[in-house]
Amino acid sequence: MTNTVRYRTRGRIAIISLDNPPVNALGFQTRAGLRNCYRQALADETVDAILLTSEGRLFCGGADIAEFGTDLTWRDPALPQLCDELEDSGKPLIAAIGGMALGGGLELALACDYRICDASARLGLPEVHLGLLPGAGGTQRLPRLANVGLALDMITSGQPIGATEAASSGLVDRVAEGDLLAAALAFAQELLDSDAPVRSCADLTVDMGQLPERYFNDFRAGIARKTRGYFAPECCIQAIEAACELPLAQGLEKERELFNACLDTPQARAQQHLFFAERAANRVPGVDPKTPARSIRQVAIVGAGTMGGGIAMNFANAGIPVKLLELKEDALARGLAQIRGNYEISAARGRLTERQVQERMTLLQGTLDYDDLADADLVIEAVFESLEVKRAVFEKLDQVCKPGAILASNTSTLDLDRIASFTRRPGDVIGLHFFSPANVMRLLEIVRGRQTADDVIVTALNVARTIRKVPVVVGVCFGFVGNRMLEPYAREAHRLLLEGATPAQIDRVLTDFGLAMGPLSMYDLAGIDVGFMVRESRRDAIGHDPSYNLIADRLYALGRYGQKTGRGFYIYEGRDKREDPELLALAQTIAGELGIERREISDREVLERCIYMLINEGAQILDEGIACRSGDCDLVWVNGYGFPAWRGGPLQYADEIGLEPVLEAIRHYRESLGSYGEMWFRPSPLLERLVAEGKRFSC
Ligand code: T1G
Repeated sequence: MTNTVRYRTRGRIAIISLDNPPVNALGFQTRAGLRNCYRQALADETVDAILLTSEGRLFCGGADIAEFGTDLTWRDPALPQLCDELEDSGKPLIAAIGGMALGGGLELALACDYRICDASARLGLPEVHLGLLPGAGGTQRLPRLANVGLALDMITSGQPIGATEAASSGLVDRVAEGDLLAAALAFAQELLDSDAPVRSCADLTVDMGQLPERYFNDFRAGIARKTRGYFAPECCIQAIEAACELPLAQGLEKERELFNACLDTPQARAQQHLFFAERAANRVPGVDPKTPARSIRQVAIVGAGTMGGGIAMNFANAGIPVKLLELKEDALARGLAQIRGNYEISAARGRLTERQVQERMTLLQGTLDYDDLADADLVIEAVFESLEVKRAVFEKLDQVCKPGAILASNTSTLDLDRIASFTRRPGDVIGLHFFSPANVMRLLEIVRGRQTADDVIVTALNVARTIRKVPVVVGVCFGFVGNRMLEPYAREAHRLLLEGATPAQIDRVLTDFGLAMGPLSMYDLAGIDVGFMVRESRRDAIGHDPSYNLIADRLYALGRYGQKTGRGFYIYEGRDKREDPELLALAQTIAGELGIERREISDREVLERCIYMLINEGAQILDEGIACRSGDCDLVWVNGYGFPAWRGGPLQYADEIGLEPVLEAIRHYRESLGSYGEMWFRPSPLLERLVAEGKRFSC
């Protein structure tokens, strides 16, 4: 067993250093090593004070998440007990925090008598993102050391704070100037010289100050929309309420009770699944992650429309110079104006300062001339979704761009290998599929062409990290992963309208399930005309079903494109929407034309047909190797389509409820929906194999 905690002394001060790369996670071995060193320091009569610090690039990333679900989490010394022991130290115990201190890592520091951090420190309790709450005293010590408001914000949002805020709130006692260890040793000596006492949170009560009567309930109301469907945030609040009402020991018991209520839940499993899925998505089979990436210093975007402008903003936000190419002066001016407008909205909301807006706009340079792209290291095409239009762009880029420049397409459905074939450098061509609004949505589908070079893939993953996106590497097929899974999900929603469901019922069932928006509202937002264009490009694949999204085709023919025209599946008056009797009548008429017998549709049928066909398509995508792993499909739908993170994604949800009921339901609808069921409800062979073998999607 390698030693993951180091012990040394400097004069009369013991230094205990966590040394468990990459993030000093507090697995059992590290906890045991820490307790041994701590007890050694306490027993050593030559030691008057103890420093707890760390090796590596950060202080501590918290409990070892990989241990959850095993007995190691609670094997003595469990983290809560370890923090309680540090709390009762007989000698001044000082935490010296360099870099990030998260979760159990910050809780260790909160149990110390004093805290010093470096200026770059970030301190947070992100357990809520794992479906948990701080379970080693964080909900009890943070309100006492800082204040209730900061504790509520940090613990329910999971967002870290910086050194300055930590010092001003009392969370840390000092911010180090220069070398952290030297400053911490000096601080420890200062404490000894001044005979500073050991301190315990047990002696502190939470300063309720002038908190209004309804303070906690008002806070609940304030986060209700953001935390809709989540279980852990309420537990976080209850634990902090306990800190205000109970002595420390009882408060810690209440925290442990609430932590255990969260630990073994589908939501905690779902969110932890996504945590590891995000990291696994950076591992691309057959691509050595150590492959040197290309240097990206200058970016260019072709097309200054909504997508091109949004994509450009990502790079300006990351401090990377970006050129925006449009061939028409007025279109370029509009594009730049829209970007400035977006930044000014952020500034008005206090998210950006005027200076930051200026800095970003300075990095953005418009141009009408392809030759200006000659120095670009990465060019992203974001023009009209037509193969011919893209052919012209890529043939031109192939002529003007320097050797080694990466040529990317933002296409959402077209064949990337065909696009690569428009150039003499297919190895340099990749898909970077952003989701609208491109400067907001975190998902980035990285489309790997047959000839895309490994270093281009590694570079694209690095670029995604730089611009704070969640990258998922996908293969080439119609719609890649996200839009391909969307297709059956949306097809069922349209078909259910003809069979007797209403837009309001369908959207309600799916938003109650947790989707950010129902499919029909989503189509009204995206534009029924957009969907029509996509269908036009693939009538051969869908022509055998005369009912296929026919209601949307009819709306298109009526010029009802959704929100943009005030009418689509709903009628829109300002921000309000309501059922459209004419839409309901149109559904009835089409059903009559097609001989579809209308009937009462249960909410359960709506949910199963939409969600299980989504799952089935994900299984098919996995089986074809278009996605590397089930977590990739989950990341796509959580980060690109509003699937609830607390369900972990479509395939995690299937794993949680069991693949067998999913398969049975698909087979049931295949039987019960006549020719339509025969046509579309074909179980994926992978789903059938996994059920037969008693396995899950997530291995
Ligand atoms: N446990 C186990 N593995 C972890 C880990 C953790 N806490 N944090 C990171 N890893 C792995 C990660 O999977 C990846 O592995 C590698 O380390 C590098 O991570 C009782 C219950 C710290 C900001 O939620 O936010 O404490 O893919 O790529 O970008 O109250 O990791 O290389 O095999 O993310 O530099 C609370 C989670 C735990 C923090 C570093 N803590 N980690 O980011 O590296 S619960 C968290 C992060 C808890 C207590 C409760 C980030 C980071 P691999 P990385 P990074």
